[in-house]
Amino acid sequence: MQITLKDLGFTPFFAGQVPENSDLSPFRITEVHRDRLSALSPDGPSVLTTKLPLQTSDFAVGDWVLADENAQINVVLERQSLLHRRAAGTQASRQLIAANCETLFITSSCNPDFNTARIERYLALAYEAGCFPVIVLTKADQSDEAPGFARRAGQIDARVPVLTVNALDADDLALVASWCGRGQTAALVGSSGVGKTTLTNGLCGRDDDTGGIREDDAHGRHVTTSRALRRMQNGGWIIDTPGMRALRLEEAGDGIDAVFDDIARLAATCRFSDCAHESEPGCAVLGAVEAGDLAPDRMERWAKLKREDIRNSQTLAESRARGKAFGKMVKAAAKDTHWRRKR
Ligand SMILES: Nc1nc2c(ncn2[C@@H]2O[C@H](COP(=O)(O)OP(=O)(O)O)[C@@H](O)[C@H]2O)c(=O)[nH]1
Ligand SMILES: [Mg+2]
Repeated sequence: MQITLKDLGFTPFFAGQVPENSDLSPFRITEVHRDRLSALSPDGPSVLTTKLPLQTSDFAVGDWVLADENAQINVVLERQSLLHRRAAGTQASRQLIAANCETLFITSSCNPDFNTARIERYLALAYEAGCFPVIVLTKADQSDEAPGFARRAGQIDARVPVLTVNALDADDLALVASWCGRGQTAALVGSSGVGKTTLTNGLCGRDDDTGGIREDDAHGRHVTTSRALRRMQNGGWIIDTPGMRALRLEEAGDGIDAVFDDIARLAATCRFSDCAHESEPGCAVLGAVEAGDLAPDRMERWAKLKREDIRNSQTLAESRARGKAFGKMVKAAAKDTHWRRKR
């Protein structure tokens, strides 16, 4: 089957970034490996390499790039949206999750996996990235309380659609697919075991390993290891995000304020502009809690996310500054030896 650039999601936003008479061709990144990138174009799948100073970690699945006739990437096109988080481990660095997604499917199950704070965190990620969030509650077929879970999800953010599904049911899959049409792209996030791979397989009509297949594998249940952009049967594109145990937000202040927009509006009216909403006089947020207009647990979850975001963003900025200073030092040293050698 012939796939056009438009089918791949190459909108005028990206087309407008290609210089006139360019010898370079557009490709969409489907997988990021340590030393190379897999990509798709109307000519089919290709393997691309990067050219310094670009490294493979600078790319996200879903990116649009321009590559030359040697399959070397020269340019990454400006992204329409970018999902990112603070990388796991102690190093302060940003990890790119997926690029150029219109939709983020926030997946949870109708069982004790359901967690309001986690869904709020994913919503902040979606708003910060510029993706439209859709909450997908799986395993509705295994619970008598699916309507209750749906109600709780609906209360988190009234703007966000909530779908309760059986990820193995064709009609339910069609409902999910309707939120990501031809040429559009969605990413799936959620804890391990909630049904992300089951949904992906159902939507794409292909079989990747799901947790269930190897349930009694002594080496553990978790099987999907890498992110990939895959084509859905309706012509949309989907990115599964396996192995994301914790989502640590960074530089997501606006996203958090979008989820808790009522609290953000209140906070803007506090007497002190640097109000920490802890004990300050004239704090509009605490005032609303006291007046019974704002649930204290919701206020706590908001404050926790804000504190975490500020902390992570600060360390990220510091490590970037250190990286820059180090780079300058290396350059200066290199210049110095070059000069001495010349003499
Ligand atoms: N009955 C039922 N089982 C589901 C549903 N969604 C996922 N599962 C099962 O849950 C297990 C984990 O699913 P998987 O897709 O691997 O989860 P992932 O870790 O999020 O990718 C598998 O055994 C699936 O068959 C659902 O909606 N209904
Ligand atoms: Mg999986």
